[in-house]
Amino acid sequence: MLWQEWPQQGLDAMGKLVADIIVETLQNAGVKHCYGIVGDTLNLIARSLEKSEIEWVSVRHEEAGAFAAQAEAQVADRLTAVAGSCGPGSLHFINGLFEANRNRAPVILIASQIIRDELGFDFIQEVDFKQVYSDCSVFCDMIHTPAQARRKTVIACQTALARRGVAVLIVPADISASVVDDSIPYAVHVARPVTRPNDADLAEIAEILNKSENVVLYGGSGCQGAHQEILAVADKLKAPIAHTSRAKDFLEFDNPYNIGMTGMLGNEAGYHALLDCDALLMLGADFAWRQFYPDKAKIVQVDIDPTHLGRRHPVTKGVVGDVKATMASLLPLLVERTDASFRSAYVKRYAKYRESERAKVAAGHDGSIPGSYLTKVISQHAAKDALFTADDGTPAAWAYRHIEMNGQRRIFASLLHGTMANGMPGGIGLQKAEPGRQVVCLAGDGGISMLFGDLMTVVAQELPIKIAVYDNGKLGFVEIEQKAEGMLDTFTKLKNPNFAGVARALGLWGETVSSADQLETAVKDWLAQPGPALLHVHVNPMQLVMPPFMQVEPAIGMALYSTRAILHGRGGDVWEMVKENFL
Ligand SMILES: Cc1ncc(C[n+]2csc(CCOP(=O)(O)OP(=O)(O)O)c2C)c(N)n1
Ligand SMILES: [Mg+2]
Repeated sequence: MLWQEWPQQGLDAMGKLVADIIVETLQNAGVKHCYGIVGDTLNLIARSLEKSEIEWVSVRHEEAGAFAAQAEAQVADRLTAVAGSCGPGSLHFINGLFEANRNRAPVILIASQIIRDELGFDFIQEVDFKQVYSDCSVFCDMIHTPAQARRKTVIACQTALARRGVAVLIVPADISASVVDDSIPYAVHVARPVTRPNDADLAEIAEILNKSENVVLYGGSGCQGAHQEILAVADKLKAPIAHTSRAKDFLEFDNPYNIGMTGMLGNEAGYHALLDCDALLMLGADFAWRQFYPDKAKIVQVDIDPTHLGRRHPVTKGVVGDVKATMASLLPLLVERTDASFRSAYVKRYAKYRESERAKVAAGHDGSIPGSYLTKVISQHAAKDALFTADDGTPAAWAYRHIEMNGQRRIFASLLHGTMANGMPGGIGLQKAEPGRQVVCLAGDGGISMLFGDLMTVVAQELPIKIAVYDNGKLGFVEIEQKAEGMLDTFTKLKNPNFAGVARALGLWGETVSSADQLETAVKDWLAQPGPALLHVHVNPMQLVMPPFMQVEPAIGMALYSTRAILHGRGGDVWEMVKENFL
């Protein structure tokens, strides 16, 4: 029976509208916001959402809604919803849902679908969401009958929360409009067990570590909430602590043993410590770049996900556990050391690197503004508990190198999916989740323009987010990659508008800054705005992101690029590059 056919009296006795059942289940599972764009097949669910306590957030592009939802899910650690119309509407979420799933963010997509009678006949807007979304979800299924509605919505929510990822619930429009007996109390259960390796495994790990001379701890995003336990282990083993970029939020602050990151964004202390140690204790780290792992050291890996063990590099011993609980259980088994010379050497090396970086990160030649310097100034003036987002490209690289952490700040960048345009839309979700906190988005000129329309969402939702556009007039990161491969820059140029003017036209505060002597005042003004504000910064287009070491290939690549550029009459570009990066 469809809802329109119902007699108005005695509704409760006959059952419930499926759309209401779905929305009620989402609400009970803790959903506070649903991001999306309405459309025919979603209309009844929209009607139910409107009656519920869940707040609907209209976006201009569904992808932005998915970026926002996954940022909210991460910062608030709660299930967050997105919903779309059939076909293109629900298809548009895809890139943001890949981002969500890779970030282990519990997000549910209500993908409304054409009516069941038409499925399988290439009906207008028919898309097989099960096929499309199976690769970026932990749950992907359709509600096949009205009677399944509550049970399947429950299991979708529960899977997203328990397995930490995306659930896609496909809902044909005729199912939403059905009325069904709803007397069986299926409900979402979220278990948060404490997991640690068994005693024999712990003893084995302790033996490996106790027998090794120079131990390095290497922490990843699994270290969230385990600061104290990790430091206690490092203290006993006299081990320095290196970390992945995703663990910067959790391990950089109040950590006298910190030696920063390895990898392309890292520094030479983190990089060499990992290669020079005898034993590496990897904690909740699934760092993907194999060339940064040691070949001779014994590696112990602790991860909550068994599929991560040894998948990047062979390990001596892999165990499953929460970092916090595992470190607490391991601590009494470790032999206290007295010789801290290995650790001190790397801590000193890191301090030296930081000092020289600090000195280097300054206004450019001729008063230009390097992106690194802009980031440092933003870090100096942003709130103590600011939430940052950064677009893939140079803004993310500068954020991980130059935003100073303190245990309250967080950075959200697309480190695993590596997508452009995540920054500003992610800021929408962070500000919806944390209305009282300062949200600062570091955007590329390429990145911001990709989902530019959702600046209108920022205005419509009255979100006071602060957006800095790093305008280098190009797809800068790609251009650096091309140069490192010895190519001339190819298809990277961007013809940009005055972003501040566009922002003002859309209803944001907007200013442009081009010279370093005006930067600090401009950043302070921008951050002090009560409402949404966009600072358009002309950054130095020639700045390179330098790795912690110079590999042979990029060095040859840069030389080849320089030769080609000179041969093409572009010696000026080469001079600019050399001047801004090496002099
Ligand atoms: C959706 C998407 N398209 C393309 C890429 C490849 N890509 C990575 S960084 C980048 C350039 C980003 O340019 P911009 O936002 O201007 O930042 P910049 O590096 O110039 O600071 C591109 C094209 C990507 N990661 N994601
Ligand atoms: Mg750019």
